[in-house]
This record gives sequence, C-alpha cells and structure tokens, in this order.
Amino acid sequence: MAVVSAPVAHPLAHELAPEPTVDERRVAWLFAGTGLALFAAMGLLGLAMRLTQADVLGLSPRWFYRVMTLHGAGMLVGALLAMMGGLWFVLRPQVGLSLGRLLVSYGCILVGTVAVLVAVVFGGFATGWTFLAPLPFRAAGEWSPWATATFLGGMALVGTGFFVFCIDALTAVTNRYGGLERSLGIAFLRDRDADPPPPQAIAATAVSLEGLLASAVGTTVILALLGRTIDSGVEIDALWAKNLTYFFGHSIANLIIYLAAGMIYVLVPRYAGRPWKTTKPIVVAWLATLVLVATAYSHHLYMDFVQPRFAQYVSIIASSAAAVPVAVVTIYTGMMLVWGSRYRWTLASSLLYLGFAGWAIGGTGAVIDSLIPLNYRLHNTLWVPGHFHTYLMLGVIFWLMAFMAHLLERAAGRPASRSCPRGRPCRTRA
Ligand code: HEM
Ligand SMILES: [Cu+2]
Repeated sequence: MAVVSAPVAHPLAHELAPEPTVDERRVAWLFAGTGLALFAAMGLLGLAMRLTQADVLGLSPRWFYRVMTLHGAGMLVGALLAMMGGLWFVLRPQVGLSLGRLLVSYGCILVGTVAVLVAVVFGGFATGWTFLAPLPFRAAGEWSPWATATFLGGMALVGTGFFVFCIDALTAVTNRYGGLERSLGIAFLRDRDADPPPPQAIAATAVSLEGLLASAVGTTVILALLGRTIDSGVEIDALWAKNLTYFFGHSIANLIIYLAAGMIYVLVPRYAGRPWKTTKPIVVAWLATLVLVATAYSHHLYMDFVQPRFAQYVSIIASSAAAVPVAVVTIYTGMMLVWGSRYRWTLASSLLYLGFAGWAIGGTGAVIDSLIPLNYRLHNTLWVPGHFHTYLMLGVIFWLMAFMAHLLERAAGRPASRSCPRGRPCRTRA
C-alpha cells in the first residue's frame, strides 16, 4: 500500500498520516458501502416522489407518505453511517478506537433500519421520519400499533448505535490527549498546550458530546411514545414531545455534516500535501458549535405559538450564528489549504472540493429559512426539502462519494481515469 499510494495522493501525503491498517480499510469499505447502497435505494424512492409531484407517476397519498418516511429515515441513516465510518477511518490511527464497539454500533443501526423498513412497508407507518406526536397514534386506520412500536424501536436502535459510537470516540480521544479540556483544545486556547490535538480529534470530541446528548434525548421521547403506544391512557404533552423529537432529529442530521468535517480535515491534506493544523479559530468554532447545535433545533417550532417566546429568540440567534463557526472556519481554512498547494485534482479530491460548495449553498438556504419572517412564508413549502437536500446531496453525499473514490484510488494505486474511449484502454493521469 505504501508504494502504490504515492501517485494517488500528494507526494508529501505519506508524511502527514500513517497508512491505514487492514481493519481500518475494511471498516471504511463496510460503512461507505452501506451508505452508498442506502443512498442508491432511497434515491429511487426520492425519484418516485418527485415524479409523483410532477404527475408522471401516480403514487397514492397513502404510499407517498410511506415512501417519504422510509426515504427520510433511510437516507439519514445511510449518510450517518458513511460519515461515522469516515471519521473513524481517519481518527483510528491516532487514538486507537475500538473495532468491537464500532461493530456493535453498526449492528444496532442496521437492525434499527430493518425495523423501520418493516414498519413502513408491511405495517404502513407513514408519519414522516420525524414521528411527531400525536400523529403516530392517529393512524386513521392506515397502520396498527405494532407498526408504530416497530418504527419507534428501530429509531431507538439507530440512536443507541450512534450513542455507542460516541462513547467510544469520546473515551478514546480524551484518553489519548489527557482529558476533555485538552481534547477540546481549551488548554491550547489558554496557551497552556503547545502541542494541541489535531482538528479531527477536536471535531470528534465535540460531535460525540453532542451525539450522546442527542441520543439520550431521542431515547427519552421514543420511550415515552412507546409507552403511549402500549397504553393509550398515557398522556403525552405534544409541545414537550416536539421539542425533544426535534432536538434529536435536528442534531443527528446536523452532526452528519460535522462528522464529515472531521474526515475532511484529514482527506484534503492528503491531496494538498500540507497538514490542516489546529488553530485558535478552529478551536473557538468547535466550542461555539457545542452551544449552537444544542440550541438551534427549535427553529423547527417557530410556527408553534405555545412555544415559550424566549426559546424563539434563542433559536433565531443560534440558527443564524450556527453557520459561522464550523462552516465558515472549515470552508475558509480548507480553501487556504488548497490555495497554492499544488492540490492533486483526482476524482476523490474534486468531490471533496465540490462538497464545500454544496455545504455553503445549502447552509445559506438553511439560515434564510431560520429567520422568522421568512420562515413564516417558507414553512411547509418545498424550500425546506430544497435547502437540506442541497447540503446533504451536494455536500455530504459528495463527501461520501469522495471517501469511496479515495478508497478506490488508494486500492488501485492510481486516480480514476479522465476519459475512457470506446474500444481503447483508459487513459490515466498517474
Ligand atoms: C437522490 C436524490 C433525492 C431525491 C430525488 C429526493 C427527493 C425527496 C422528496 C421528493 C422528498 C419529499 C419532499 C416533500 O414533498 O416534502 C424528500 C424528503 C426527504 N429527503 Fe430526499 N431526495 C433525495 C436525496 C436525499 C438525501 C441524500 C437525503 C439525506 C441524506 C435526503 C433526505 C430527505 C429527508 C430527511 C426528507 C424528509 C422526509 C420526511 O419529512 O419525513 N434525501 N426527498
Ligand atoms: Cu434544524
């Protein structure tokens, strides 16, 4: 591997990171492969929905919402798995993450996904992936309580799998760098640490703290909803449930991008030939993100007049501010890393670069949507799926493809060919 990777990456790349072990490469393939397979399958469902909206296909409302529920849950799980694999792949050489725990996490998420599939396809569950109470219990004859229980159980397993991943990442990083203060870069910020952890370790610490919180909150609301599914006498406060559900849903969707950022901190340097160093703006950005991910979620509740007013102010500020730290700092420092670096433009590295554009464009759409006067107009329009599909498809999915292409380029020992004329061997740019 050491020999063949030279023409793929930048000539100096081998000085930046050690070669991945066989286990690390297998995990990378497993997670990226599962992510890509889910993306392909769920993409067909997305196409079926778009064709129905264009009156080309005629999915009935019953099936449209089933398909939408499965598509949303399946896509997010696929993207989550792929980016978990990506961060694990780049972090393992430095901090010694546990393979066993990762496989437990993968198993939970896979079983959870199958449960969601069964609940939707055989049980007819169709509330949308956000399972907002009291919708799961007002099925109007469309699905039965077993489908609700199976769907909720499936989502709980996905949350549990992510929880296991986060526990392992947090333990390994804090052990390696000597506590939370150093791992988050706070010691470096206060000039007490001359040799700070690399940015991917700081990202992993922040993401796993948020991930633990999000999974715990998700499990709380899911258990409450399961209680209500079993005993219809249980009362669930709809506002409480919506707050917890969106804390979980928003955070998980958001953390997918932040997992990806951790992966990018290592992959981009392999093509640029210089390291992505930990700097004070990066540390501050991740500390701010810790606060902002946890407070921005309530932009999903702007239309709920019963939501306390202060929460609306908190979330408009947090949502507008959330774009700045990690996105701007990562995109800006990423561009500076590429600028003047003799960046090697292979398929993988081009996709990495393009992903920044999707993140920036979709992120701007998100900030626009999170301003209350505009949200008042845009809520329940296609603007909403429009903005998040931009950063998920043209950001995260590009990075998933970049991750896959990176693995392929390494395995082949050469970049993907630029052209492949019919009947002649492919030209490559070795
Ligand atoms: C492959 C191309 C894709 C197509 C054609 C597509 C299409 C759609 C459509 C038509 C909807 C319903 C929008 C509405 O009417 O409200 C939807 C919803 C959604 N999509 Fe996609 N999509 C694609 C990719 C993705 C990706 C890559 C992700 C995430 C990684 C994703 C996540 C979601 C989510 C979370 C929802 C909301 C589901 C819900 O409300 O329960 N989609 N998509
Ligand atoms: Cu959100």
